[in-house]
Amino acid sequence: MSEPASRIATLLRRADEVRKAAPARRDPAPARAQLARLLSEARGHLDEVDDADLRLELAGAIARRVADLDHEEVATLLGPSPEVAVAPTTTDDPGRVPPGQHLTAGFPVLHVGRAPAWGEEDVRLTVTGLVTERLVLDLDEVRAFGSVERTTDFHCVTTWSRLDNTWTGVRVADVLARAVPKPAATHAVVSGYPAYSTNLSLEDLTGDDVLLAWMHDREPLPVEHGGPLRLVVPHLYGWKSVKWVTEIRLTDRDVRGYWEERGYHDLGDPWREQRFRGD
Ligand SMILES: Nc1nc2c(c(=O)[nH]1)N[C@H]1C(S)=C(S)[C@@H](COP(=O)(O)O)O[C@H]1N2
Ligand SMILES: [Mo]
Repeated sequence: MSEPASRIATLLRRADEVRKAAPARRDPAPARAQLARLLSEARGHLDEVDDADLRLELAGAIARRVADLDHEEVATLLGPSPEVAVAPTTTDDPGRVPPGQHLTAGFPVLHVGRAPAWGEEDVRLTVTGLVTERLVLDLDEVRAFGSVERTTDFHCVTTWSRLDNTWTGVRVADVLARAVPKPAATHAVVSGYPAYSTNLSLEDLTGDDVLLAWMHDREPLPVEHGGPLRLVVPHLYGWKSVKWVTEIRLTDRDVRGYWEERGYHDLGDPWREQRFRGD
C-alpha cells in the first residue's frame, strides 16, 4: 500500500477503536469529537492516493464512518425519531446488496461544491431539448403530476448503500409524457445546481421508481440531500440521482455529464459494478 493509503488505513483503525470504546464512557462526546477529527484527517489524505480504485475504496470507508457518526450525533441530540426510519445495516437478503457495497445506518451527504440556500419557491425545472412541448415547472406544477411513493435502495459508487428509502415525488415518465419526446430522443442530460450533470438513457429515466422527489422517509427532503427537488434513480449508482435538479434535456445521443467526463461509467449499474468506464 502507498504511504498516504496506509496512513489513512491507520487513521481508520484508530477511529474504529475509539468508536468501540465510546459507549463505555460516561460522556461519549469527547470520543465523538476525536472520531470526527480522525475521519477528517483521513479525508485530508485522500487526494494524495494515486490509485483510483484504492482512493475510491478508502473514500467509501471514510464516508460510511462519517455517515454513522452523523447519525449517532443527531440521534443523541434529538432522541429517536419515529418519522425518520433508520436504515438497516444488515439484511436477511444479501441479494439486495450489490457487489462491493456496504450498508450504512446514516445517510451520507455527498456533492460537488456547496449546497444552495434554496426554498420551495426557487424550484424551476426546465424540460427541453428533443421535446414537442418545452416545460418550465415550479414545484406546485411538478406536484400536480400526481405524487407517488416508492421505497427503494440507494447505492453510492463510493461503496455505501442505504436500504429502504421512502421517496415521495412524481414519476419522470409522467412529466416526460406531457413534454412528448420527439422520436429521435434516446437519452437525457439531467442538470443540477451549481454545474452538475449526468447522462441517462430515456429507458433508465422512465422506470416506474424513477422520481422527481421532494420527500424522503415522509419528511420534507432536507436541502443537503437535494431538497426542495431531486432526481432519484434507484437502479443506478447515486451520482445519477441529481440533487437540486434544474433541467432535463432530451438528446439523440449519449452526452457525458460531470462524473462521466471524469472517468465514471456511462451507465453506472451497481449490480454489474459499472463504477469506471471499462468496468
Ligand atoms: N447537484 C448535484 N447532485 C448530486 C451530486 C452532486 O455533486 N451535485 N452528487 C451525486 C452523488 S455522487 C451521490 S452519491 C448522491 C448523494 O446524495 P445524498 O447526498 O443525498 O446522499 O447525490 C448525487 N447528486
Ligand atoms: Mo456518489
